[in-house]
Amino acid sequence: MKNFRLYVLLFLMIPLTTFAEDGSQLWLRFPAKHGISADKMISKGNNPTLNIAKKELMNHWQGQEIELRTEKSLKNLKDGYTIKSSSGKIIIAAEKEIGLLYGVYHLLRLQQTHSSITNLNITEKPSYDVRILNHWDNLDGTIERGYAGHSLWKWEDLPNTISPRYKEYARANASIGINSVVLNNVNASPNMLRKDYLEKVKALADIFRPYGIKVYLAVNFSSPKVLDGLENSDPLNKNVQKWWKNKASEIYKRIPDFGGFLVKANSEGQPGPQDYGRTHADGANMMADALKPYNGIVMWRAFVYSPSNEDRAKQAYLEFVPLDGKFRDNVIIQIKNGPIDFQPREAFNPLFGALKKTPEMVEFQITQEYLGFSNHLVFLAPLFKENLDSDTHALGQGSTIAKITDGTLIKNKITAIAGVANIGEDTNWTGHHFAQANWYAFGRLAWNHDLSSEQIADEWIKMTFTNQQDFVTPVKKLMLSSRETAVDYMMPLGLHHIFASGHHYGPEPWGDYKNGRPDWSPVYYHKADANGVGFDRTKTGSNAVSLYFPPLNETYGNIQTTPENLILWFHHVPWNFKMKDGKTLWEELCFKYDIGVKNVRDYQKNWDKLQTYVDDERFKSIKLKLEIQEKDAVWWKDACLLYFQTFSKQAIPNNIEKPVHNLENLKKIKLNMGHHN
Ligand code: GCW
Repeated sequence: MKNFRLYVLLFLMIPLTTFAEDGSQLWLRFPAKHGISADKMISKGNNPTLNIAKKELMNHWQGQEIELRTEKSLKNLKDGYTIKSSSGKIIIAAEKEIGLLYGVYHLLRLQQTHSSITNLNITEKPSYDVRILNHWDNLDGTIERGYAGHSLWKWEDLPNTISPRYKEYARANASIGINSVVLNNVNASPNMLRKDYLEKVKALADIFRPYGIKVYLAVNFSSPKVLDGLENSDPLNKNVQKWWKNKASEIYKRIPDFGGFLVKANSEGQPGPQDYGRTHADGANMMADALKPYNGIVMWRAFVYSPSNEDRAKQAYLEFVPLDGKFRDNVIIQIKNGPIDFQPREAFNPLFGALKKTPEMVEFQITQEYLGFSNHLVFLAPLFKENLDSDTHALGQGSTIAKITDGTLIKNKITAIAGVANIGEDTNWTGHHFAQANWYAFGRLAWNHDLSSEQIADEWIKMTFTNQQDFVTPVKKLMLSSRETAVDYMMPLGLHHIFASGHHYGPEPWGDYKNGRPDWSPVYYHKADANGVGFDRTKTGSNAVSLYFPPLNETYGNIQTTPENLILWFHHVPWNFKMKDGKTLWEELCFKYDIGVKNVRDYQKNWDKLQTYVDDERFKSIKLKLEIQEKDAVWWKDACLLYFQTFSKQAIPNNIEKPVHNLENLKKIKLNMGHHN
């Protein structure tokens, strides 16, 4: 009897242990019960992608009969699909099998978020052709700016040992429509193109293929010289051109659907065509010619700036605009959302819309290099949307970045969008459970840039946690305000790049790096003095405003019409300048930092109230992260206000919480996070 009880007890414990909530399932928490039986699923053929689609339905679909159908007539939807209810069954149709798989994930999402699945009449067509993650993963397993552990790619073990996570990764991407991936860091090792590494890349490509994912590589411009001892890597050197042609043929022999190259050239010390007096176009075209026979493309980054006296915010524009029209048609220029560097808030990059004859794509950073790493809860959909919805006025009103890059206004042959991945080998993939939402949001927006941040958050919360409205509503509110909150406690009103050097985690507005590059130092960006604070980018300053199309050049050029959330981005503003709410700039700055801290404290209180809706493991992990975020927010506020106060010489307003730190002590903090954290 005793034994029997023990067995019962052990038996009851099994589900508890196997259901440990470590976050590894991401948003893919379809019901564990069995789905429909094979006879309720009509489909012809047995292509590997189709088989995955069928398996997902058989494992997870709880509804009525389904037909999966490829139809040539749906070609105009690209890899999109239709989902229609028709006499008791649901028909998913697409031109290609991958469209059917995407349709299946759509349907499962509807089921999982308790949305209606009757009278379906859905047509989906992706906003971009290439929806790509950029991994900044190094061959030694570290990740540049990665905060979720080491790289997923086990280069040492490949191609013979295959981690089960490769497939899980591919499935997660397919479920949100991501169809491309750059495996390695843009600060690229030439070794990536070595034969033995290409074998490893092929192994990954073979796993990803059934999920509709193409592999791309970041390449080092000096590869011919470094790998094979050529006299140089000059793009006009015939031997160098031949080297790239041979390399392309070697790659495509192994990986027939290889996507192409991503290149960071002549930027932050990387080699490039300018080393030989050639242009970005010369460099990109050489690679484009090598890839052309196989339909490969070159994504050439516009993230360039040299240690010169020119405002960094102008440099990419000045280098690339003269080259418009000089690129091959399989080159696309990859442009960071802002002209500086993935800051909490930037004005949009004026290069968007300025190239009329060259395809452009946006690069977002999903990993939170400048947003508290994987310690801070910051939902990035609002940042992505703010950029995509920005009206460049390049071709008149309504020329949003979304429409410039998706082929609507400029008939780009290639359309693409990139996000720097926040994925590592941590059990929950992204370090912070809520950082999964940023991977999800990037994928969803790459598929459909018209989705609202609200809808994306809603879906993600329901899929990842629960459908209970008492949980969904407050968490959504928290997520949707979190980006603005981070801006408030870090860099409100258009302040930017006042981070500690190297790791970019905490505040260091006093950093002046007298011996380093001025454009890597906070004082270069905020320019605080006795009169005021902010970077004058008007006619009296760097005149970066002139790079924007009318009327934006005027709007941003005038302190009265510049949006206040960018005022210190474009102007050097006097401490006593009157803001719209009647406060002086100094008071407003104090108020913003304070509100940022208060909001994080509210998040903590709200999260505590939700304990009953969440499993213990994730509840606690998120609670601990919020504690760090709160401490960091106070640190940011105190460091910035105490430091700027040495210039403003004004008191911190009474209704604002007084600093708890002392400036001299804060200046002594040196985090030992290294460049790679
Ligand atoms: O934001 C900066 C990062 C670098 C990065 C660079 C880039 C890959 O600090 O780590 O290098 O941008 O985007 O090339």
